[in-house]
Amino acid sequence: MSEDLGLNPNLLQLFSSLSLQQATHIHEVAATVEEQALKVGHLAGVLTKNLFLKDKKYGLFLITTVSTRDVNLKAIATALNLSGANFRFGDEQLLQEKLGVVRGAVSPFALVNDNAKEVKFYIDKALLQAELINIHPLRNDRTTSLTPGELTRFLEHIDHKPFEIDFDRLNTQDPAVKGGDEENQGKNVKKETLLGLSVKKEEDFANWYTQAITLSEMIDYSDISGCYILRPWSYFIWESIQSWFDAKIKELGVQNTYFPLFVSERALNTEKDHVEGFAPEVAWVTKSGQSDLSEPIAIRPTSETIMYPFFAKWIRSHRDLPLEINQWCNVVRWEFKDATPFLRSREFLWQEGHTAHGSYEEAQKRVLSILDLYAQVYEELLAVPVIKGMKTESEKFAGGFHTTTVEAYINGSGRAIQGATSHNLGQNFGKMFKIQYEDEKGEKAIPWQTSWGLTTRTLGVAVMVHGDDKGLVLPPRVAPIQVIICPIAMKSVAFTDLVAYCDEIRVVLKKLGIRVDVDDRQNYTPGWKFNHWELKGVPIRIEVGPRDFSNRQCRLVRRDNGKRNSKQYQLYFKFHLGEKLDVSADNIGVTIQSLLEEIHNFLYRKAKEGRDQKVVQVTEWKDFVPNLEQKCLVLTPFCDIAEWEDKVKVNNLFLSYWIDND
Ligand code: 87F
Repeated sequence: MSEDLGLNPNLLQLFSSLSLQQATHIHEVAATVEEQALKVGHLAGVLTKNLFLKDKKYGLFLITTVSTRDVNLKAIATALNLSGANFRFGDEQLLQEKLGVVRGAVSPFALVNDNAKEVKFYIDKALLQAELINIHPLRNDRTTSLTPGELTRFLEHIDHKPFEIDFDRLNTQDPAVKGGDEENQGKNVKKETLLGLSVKKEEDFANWYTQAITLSEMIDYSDISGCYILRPWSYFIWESIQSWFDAKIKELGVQNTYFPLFVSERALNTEKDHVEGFAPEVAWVTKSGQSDLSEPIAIRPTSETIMYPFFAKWIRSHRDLPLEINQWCNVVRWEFKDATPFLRSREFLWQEGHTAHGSYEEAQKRVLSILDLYAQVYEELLAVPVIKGMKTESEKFAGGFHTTTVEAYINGSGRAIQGATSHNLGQNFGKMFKIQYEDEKGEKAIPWQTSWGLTTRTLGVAVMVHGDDKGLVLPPRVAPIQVIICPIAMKSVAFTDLVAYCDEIRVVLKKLGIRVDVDDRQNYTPGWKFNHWELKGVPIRIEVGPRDFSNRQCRLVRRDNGKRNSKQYQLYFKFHLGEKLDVSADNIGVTIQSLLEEIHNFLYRKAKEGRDQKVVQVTEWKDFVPNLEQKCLVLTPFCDIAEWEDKVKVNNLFLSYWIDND
């Protein structure tokens, strides 16, 4: 290689320091893929297509593919799992600014100019398998040939290790291909179109979670950062939690209510102490149309300050107690920490219960009965074991006496997470909001209050605890579909007969209150359907093939332990001696009901054993951090003196293993 090629000195320097055996060819300007093909199409190896893209939310991307590939921007967004992405081509100015090249000269080499490391780089997997890759070396009247290995070496050196996209897999997505094999009976059948998860839970927990909740259609991203759409697949779970908890609190005598979304500045500041620490998170409405409001109005981050003025109005006599109300609503907290769907979002759904009682003991009884219900939501609906406990002085809700909590353990991150809290507020708010009544003796008294909240975080915790490399594993008691029946068509049985049999099973199960559906779509193969419902976490799949049809049997596959030949599965069939893996359709109702229960118990036990293995008792500081690093929960004597707690936190904050508290 000689200097007179007129290459960028930086690039030349790298070629030589990395000893790249590349060859650079001089030609007339070739600003398009077609022109380049004309000028250097004779060279060994492949030419590339380079797309410099921008998206409002996800930033800048360079995608390099084989030149002959037809790619569309939507498909790229899907492949990269960038839900809601709306890619546009970066314009000439942006290209110059970020990659220092003119249009028509873009290639992975241009990443050498991406000093700020702003551009995410993805490369077509097929390119990495080519013998040689031919790309422009920052100018489009030159083409450099080098091996994929050399290119990778170059990219790694400039800290731009490429991410791969498997376009071959992507291209089998759409459109539907005509098929005529026995299984699809000559119908238009889509090939295996569903993309499974591309990362493993253990290897990349954060991306695993994003993929699990988006591909399963639980969540979509809105264009406001930190705000998410709860799609029907997840909203159903929230509704299940709601209806269970709602019935339980009504049994306790709590009544539902609804207060306004907005709070005036004056009301919000009535109890300044408790709001102070949270103030930066409060969102304000300052305008209607183009005109400024006379006073800004806050959007509720929680409703103490909205409700308690009315407690003061409604509680006048001991006969007005207890006052126990709850509301199901949304709240807004403008978080600046990283948002995570379900776990930490700027708007979320919750219930907030607020009660007032005649004595501390009565209030405390309520705090604990609610804490029990929270534990039950996790353990009995979501199959997630929790630890009940009391927050330390510095972690409690500042407005109250003390805060009790249920904490879950997330295996993927090795951290504990707050599941829900229930506060004994003492008389602080009563004093601030002048809530006063006449007691039995005719004397003035201040009530004892509680407040408690459970949020849509519950869903995220359940996903994180149970999900696996195939996607969601939904706890059966809240799964929108508990059983999916998949007919496996063959020529020997008419599809309509097979579906009719599946429907018979569906009706039997439905009568027992089981949430069941038949996937009788003919444009998807059984294999596609299996993947699809596994990704969505449906607890049981029933497969019905022609043999099952004629024997009036069906085949069950559990989502939780996967393979149908697994030990648990066979064990289960101790109830059906002689029938091995096949179940008679007449028994199917009872069978499924107990299997759903068994799955619940299995999930709970597995999560609990997983967590318990990670609980270690530590009595010396030297063992504290190492155990946290091993993703353990540390059980340690504690004096609840803030000074000591701060020491522990300061030491661990950077590890971010401290119990997530909000
Ligand atoms: C953010 C902004 C303003 C939490 C906030 O836990 C105020 C607050 O008061 C705030 N974030 N909190 C504490 C909420 C306490 C309590 N409220 C009723 C609950 C359960 C439901």
